[in-house]
Amino acid sequence: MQPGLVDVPVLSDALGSIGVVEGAVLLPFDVKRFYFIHSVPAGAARGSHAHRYLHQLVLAVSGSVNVELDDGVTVQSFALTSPAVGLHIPPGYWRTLTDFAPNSVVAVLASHEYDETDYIRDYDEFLSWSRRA
Ligand code: T46
Repeated sequence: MQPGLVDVPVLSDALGSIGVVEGAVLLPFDVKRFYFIHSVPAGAARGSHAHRYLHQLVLAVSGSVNVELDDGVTVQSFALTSPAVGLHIPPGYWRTLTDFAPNSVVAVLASHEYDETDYIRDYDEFLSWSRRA
């Protein structure tokens, strides 16, 4: 499955805006976990791993971040600059998050509970795994 940008409906009025992710409507997976990344120091990179079976929707709910996705052959880069557009990352992509704007908050909706055995944190192991898959 390919990664892709997902438009998130945002309802705005004089009091502000609300973005709504209804998993069954927007996502090809059921959401079992929500976590968020914040207080990232300037210049820091996060990620540098792949998941064997996890699907995720990554949203820069405040600020912006760059997400690089590598399937072992091709590298794609996505600039997330708005809470109205998320990035669906299917299993099998080595991801690197960089260029966090100051005070960014990155929210992640995930298809499964946390499971360290789902992570591949060594790039050479990832390449071997992705060639076999
Ligand atoms: C991903 C990117 C976008 C937990 O105990 N439970 C959790 O639900 C998560 C997400 C992490 N952790 C622990 C595991 C590590 O000891 O928190 C520590 C930091 O996690 P990690 O180094 O994996 O953080 P990131 O920002 O590199 O990656 C996270 C997610 O782990 C990962 O799934 O795709 O955000």
